[in-house]
Amino acid sequence: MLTKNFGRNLINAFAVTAMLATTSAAGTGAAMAQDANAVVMKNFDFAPMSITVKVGSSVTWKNLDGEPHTVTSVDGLFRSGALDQNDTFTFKFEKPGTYKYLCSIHPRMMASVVVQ
Ligand SMILES: [Cu+2]
Repeated sequence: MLTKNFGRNLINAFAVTAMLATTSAAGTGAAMAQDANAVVMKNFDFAPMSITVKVGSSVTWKNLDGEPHTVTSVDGLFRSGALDQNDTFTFKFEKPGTYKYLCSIHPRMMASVVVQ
């Protein structure tokens, strides 16, 4: 009897652990999605053109175009250099504000990061 209950408790504990693991995996997924604040360069545009992130978050840009693009802060805070297709650039924003940037090769490509 004791063994049986123990076994059942063990199963319950396992179920709870599995549930917690699932929950925490989902939480991690959400956190990762938040960490992976992603902007793509596609068809000579940044998408999204404005992204809002929390202070301390990183934004990662990825160039999907066959042409090189850059991520160049208007105020000089960050500068990626030329990114070829599928290259990425990540920058961490430590202070709140609105950060405008462009592609220095195609200055028509303008976008911004809002940090709050
Ligand atoms: Cu460009």
